[in-house]
Amino acid sequence: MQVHEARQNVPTGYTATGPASSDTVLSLRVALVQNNIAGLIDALYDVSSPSSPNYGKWLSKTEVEAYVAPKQDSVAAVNSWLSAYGLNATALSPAGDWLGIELPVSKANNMLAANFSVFSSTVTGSTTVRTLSYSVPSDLVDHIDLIHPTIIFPDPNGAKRPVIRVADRTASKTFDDSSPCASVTESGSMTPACLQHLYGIPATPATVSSNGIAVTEYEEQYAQGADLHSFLQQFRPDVNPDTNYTVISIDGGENPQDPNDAGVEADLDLQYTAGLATGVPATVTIDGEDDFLTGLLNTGFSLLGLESPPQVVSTSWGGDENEFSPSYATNLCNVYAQLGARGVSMIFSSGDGGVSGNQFEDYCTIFNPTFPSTCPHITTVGATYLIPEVAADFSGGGFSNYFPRPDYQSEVVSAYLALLGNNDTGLYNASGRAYPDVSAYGVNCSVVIGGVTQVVSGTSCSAPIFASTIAILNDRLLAAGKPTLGFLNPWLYSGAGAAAFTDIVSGNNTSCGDDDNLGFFATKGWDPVTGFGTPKFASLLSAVGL
Ligand SMILES: *[C@@H]1O[C@H](CO)[C@@H](O)[C@H](O)[C@H]1NC(C)=O
Ligand SMILES: *[C@@H]1O[C@H](CO)[C@@H](O)[C@H](O)[C@H]1NC(C)=O
Ligand SMILES: *[C@@H]1O[C@H](CO)[C@@H](O)[C@H](O)[C@H]1NC(C)=O
Ligand SMILES: *[C@@H]1O[C@H](CO)[C@@H](O)[C@H](O)[C@H]1NC(C)=O
Ligand SMILES: *[C@@H]1O[C@H](CO)[C@@H](O)[C@H](O)[C@H]1NC(C)=O
Ligand SMILES: *[C@@H]1O[C@H](CO)[C@@H](O)[C@H](O)[C@H]1NC(C)=O
Ligand SMILES: CC(=O)N[C@H]1CO[C@H](CO)[C@@H](O)[C@@H]1O
Ligand SMILES: CC(=O)N[C@H]1CO[C@H](CO)[C@@H](O)[C@@H]1O
Repeated sequence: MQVHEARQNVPTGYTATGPASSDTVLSLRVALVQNNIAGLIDALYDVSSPSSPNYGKWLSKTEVEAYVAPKQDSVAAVNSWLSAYGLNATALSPAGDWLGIELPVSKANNMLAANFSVFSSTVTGSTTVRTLSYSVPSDLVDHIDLIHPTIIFPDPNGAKRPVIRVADRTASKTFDDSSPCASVTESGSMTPACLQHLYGIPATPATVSSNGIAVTEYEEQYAQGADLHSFLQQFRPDVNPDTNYTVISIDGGENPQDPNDAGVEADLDLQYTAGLATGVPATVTIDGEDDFLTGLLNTGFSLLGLESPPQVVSTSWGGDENEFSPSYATNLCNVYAQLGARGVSMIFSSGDGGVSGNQFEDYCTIFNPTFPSTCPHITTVGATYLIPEVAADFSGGGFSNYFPRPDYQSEVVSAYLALLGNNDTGLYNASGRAYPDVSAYGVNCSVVIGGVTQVVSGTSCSAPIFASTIAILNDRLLAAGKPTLGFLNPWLYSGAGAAAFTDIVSGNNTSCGDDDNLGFFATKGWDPVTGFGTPKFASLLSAVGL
C-alpha cells in the first residue's frame, strides 16, 4: 500500500471525536487517471484562441471523452481491485473517468489503509466522516487520481457557498422617472433597464432557439417561476411575463415551487439571465447532493452528458481555494476545460470577500483566493457599483496558490504587478493565475424573492449579468452562421476582446480587515479587482466581427 493523499492535521475548526462506526455506509468517488488530459487542454486552447485556424471548431462529446476516458488497463486494474472486495463500481461521468462505490467504513478502512473517523465542527457542532490519509495498492498509484470524500473537510462554519451578501437584503426602490438609471442614481437600486442602458445590452428578443444559458444551483436553493413572473412584470414590462425556463435535476435535486422555498441565489441567477438575455432559452440546474464539492463535480458531469449543452453556464457559487485539495481542484477545473472544449463559456463569480476569501473574513493573515475563480479555464467576474462605475470593495480578486499564471494573461498581469511594486509582498502568490477577468454591476440588484421585491449585492449579481451579455452575443453569432464564443479568455486577453470593455480605474477591494493592508486596487488596464472592466455590447459585437 502506498499513501495516496494525506493531510498533516485535523483542520482548524474540527476535533476528532473517535472512529466512525464500522457499518456506516460511505459513498466514495474514485477518479481514474485520464488517458490524455494534456491533449484535451491543448485542444481547448486550439479551438479557443482567435489566432488558431481551428478557432470556434468546438469538439463533440465523443471527441472530448476520447481525451479523458481512462486507459483500458486502468479500468481493468481498478475493477479487479474493487471486485476482490466484492464491489461494483458505477460510472459517474460520461467518459467513465469517475467511478462511484458504496461500502461500509470497515471495508473502506481495510481497502484504503484509512482511519475514517467522526470529526465535529467546533463552530456548529455538526459532524462529518473523513480520514486524514488513505492509501492504494502500489500497482494502482498510476491509475487512480484521487478518491473523494476523504481528506477534504466541509467548511467548519457551515458556510453557505452562494456568493452573495444577504445582509444587504433591503427593499428595492423604483422611480417613475423615465430615465433608465433613475432608480440607481436616486436610491441605489439596480434594474435590468439600467443595465441595458449602461452596457448597451439589447432588449430585442434573441431569435436562435438552439442557443442557451444555464445557471447552476446547490444547497436547496430553488428558483421560483412565480418570482420570475413578478420580476418580469415589474422590470421587463416589454417581455412576456410567462417566459419559462427548463429545470435539470441532478443527484435527486428537487424543484419545489412554494414561496417559502425561494432561494435568494437561485432567484437572482434566473432573474438576471431569463430577465436580461431576452429570449435566450434559460435553464436552471438543481443539484441535490449534500456535499457542495461533489455537487460541483456532478453538475459538470450532467452538462458534459448533454449532446448540446447550453453555450453559457453561470455559477455564483464557490469556496476558498484552500478548502479544495490541489488534486480535487485540478480535476474539477479540468471538467470545466472539457466543457470549454465543447464550446461552453463557463462563467463564475469571483467571491465577495475582496482578497480575504469567498466571504469577508477579517481574520485572514495572508490573502485567500477563491475557487473555482482561480481555475484558468473559466471566466471569473468581479463587481462594480455606482454610475460611473468603480470597483465594489467586496469584489473578489487575487492570485491562485494552485494554478500557475496562464500564458494568455502574462502580459497584463506583469504590468499590474510592476505597478503594485512591493506593496502586499508576501501576502499573495505572484506566480498564480490572477482573477477576475472581467466585472459587472454587483450592488443593490433588484430581485423578487418569495414574492418580495428587494435588493441584494454580490458578485452573484455580476456573473449572470455578464453571462447574459455573452448569451446575446452568441445569439447574434449563431444567427450570422458563426460559431459561439466558448471559452472566452484567450479571446478576451488577446486585445480585441479587452478593448470592448469599459475600464474601471478606481476603487479597491476588501483587505484582511487591517487598515494598513489595502488589498488590491483598480487601475487603468487589467487589475485583480475588476479585470478588464464592464462590457460594452456594441464594441463586443464589432470585436466578434459583427
Ligand atoms: C483513528 O482515529 C481515531 C480518532 O478518530 C484515533 O483515536 C485512533 O487512534 C486512530 N487509529 C489509528 C490506528 O490511527
Ligand atoms: C455486481 O453486478 C453484477 C451484475 O450487475 C451482479 O450480478 C453482482 O451481484 C453485483 N455484485 C455486487 C457485490 O453488488
Ligand atoms: C444600497 O441600498 C441601500 C438600501 O436601500 C442604500 O442605503 C445604499 O445607499 C445603496 N447603495 C448604493 C451604492 O447605492
Ligand atoms: C504559488 O503558486 C504556485 C503555482 O503557481 C504553486 O506552485 C506554489 O506552491 C504557490 N505557493 C504557495 C506558497 O502557495
Ligand atoms: C503602496 O502602499 C502605500 C502605503 O500604504 C500607499 O501609499 C501607495 O499608494 C501604495 N502604492 C500602490 C501602487 O499601491
Ligand atoms: C479605495 O477606494 C475608495 C472608494 O473608491 C477610495 O476612496 C480610496 O481612495 C481607495 N483607496 C486606495 C488606496 O486606492
Ligand atoms: C407557466 C409554466 O409553464 N410554468 C412552468 C415553468 O417551468 C417550471 C419549471 O420547469 C414549471 O414548474 C412551471 O409549471
Ligand atoms: C482602502 C479601502 O478603501 N479599503 C476598504 C476595503 O473594504 C473595506 C470593507 O469591505 C472597507 O472598510 C475599507 O475601507
